[in-house]
Amino acid sequence: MKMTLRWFGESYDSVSLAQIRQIPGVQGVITTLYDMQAGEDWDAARIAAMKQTVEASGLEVSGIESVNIHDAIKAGLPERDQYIENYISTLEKLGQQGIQLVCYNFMPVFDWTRSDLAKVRSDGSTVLFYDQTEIDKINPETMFSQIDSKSNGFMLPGWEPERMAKIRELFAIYQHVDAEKLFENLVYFLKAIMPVCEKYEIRMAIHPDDPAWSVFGLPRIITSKESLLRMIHAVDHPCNGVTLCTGSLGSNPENDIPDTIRSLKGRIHFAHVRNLKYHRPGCFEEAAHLSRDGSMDMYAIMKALYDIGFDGPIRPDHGRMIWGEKAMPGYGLYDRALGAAYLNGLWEAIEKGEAGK
Ligand code: CS2
Ligand code: MN
Repeated sequence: MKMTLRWFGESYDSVSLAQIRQIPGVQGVITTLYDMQAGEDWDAARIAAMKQTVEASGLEVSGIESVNIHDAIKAGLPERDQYIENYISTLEKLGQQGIQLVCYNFMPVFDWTRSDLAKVRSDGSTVLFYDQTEIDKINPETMFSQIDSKSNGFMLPGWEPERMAKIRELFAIYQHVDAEKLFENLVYFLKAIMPVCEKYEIRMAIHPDDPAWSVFGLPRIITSKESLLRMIHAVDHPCNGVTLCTGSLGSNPENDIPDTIRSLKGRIHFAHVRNLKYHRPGCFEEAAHLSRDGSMDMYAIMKALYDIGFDGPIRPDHGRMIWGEKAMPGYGLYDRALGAAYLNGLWEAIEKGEAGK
């Protein structure tokens, strides 16, 4: 595996490339052109400049998170083909720069959802928190203003104001889109982009829905081992793979993550590894990466990745906000750096343990 950190770009991130470069074992960043709206055709010169900036700091661009998918594609609207053309053209330009990993999600309207971005824990840190009973009390617009007011002034991935301005319109286009239709639209999209992925060996890595169930009545289709397997078999091409996000899949404790990892051998192109603490069904908070700080067995997760021969980029996912840091919720430097060091430690121990057998 290759340890990386997510980085939103110089104008958007409180964390610098120089800081990332000093985290032991981090070789690259997972980045994006953060101001690109879903559906836009990315500019080749801007991709090249982004790559140059990253490489000048001694790191590499290990992948893009995300090239977001326009809702016309997800909802299967007549104009989807134009947006798919733009997506293909963006992939073509990424491929020409040697960027070969793209993370995306296929959630209608929203990306991830949380009821609180700064829940205070007993250690004094703050974390992202989800409680279905809180979500049930509010509507999507209220949730956006709550999220926006607690984002420490940062634009959160998936909660861009442009997207939220159109929220009613967005809900309307999904009125007749059920889970089956959404799945068909995903397959249609994937089939259309596979040739360009094959040409440049770009690995597409779908991010699981977060949380792993339907929210605000919108369909969600990437929530379990079964749904991930169905998706990779529906377009059975090595470029069609998965971002194994333990925190998103793990929001449902019925998902057995090590087993899911083993069943997806060869098709996990990217891994997000973080821990959660369950409170009750539909309610969890994000924890430090350390196993005993939360409900997941991080050793078992890393061991499963090791056993399937995972050699792609991995990143610690959301961290706690600690040591007085002011950053985008989930994306501060300190706790993610601790996460990277811990995951590297687990990996080294597994590697040496296996070599000594
Ligand atoms: C990420 C997602 O911050 C997060 O929760 O894991 O926003 C992820 O980047 C997208 O769903 C992938 O498109
Ligand atoms: Mn994730």
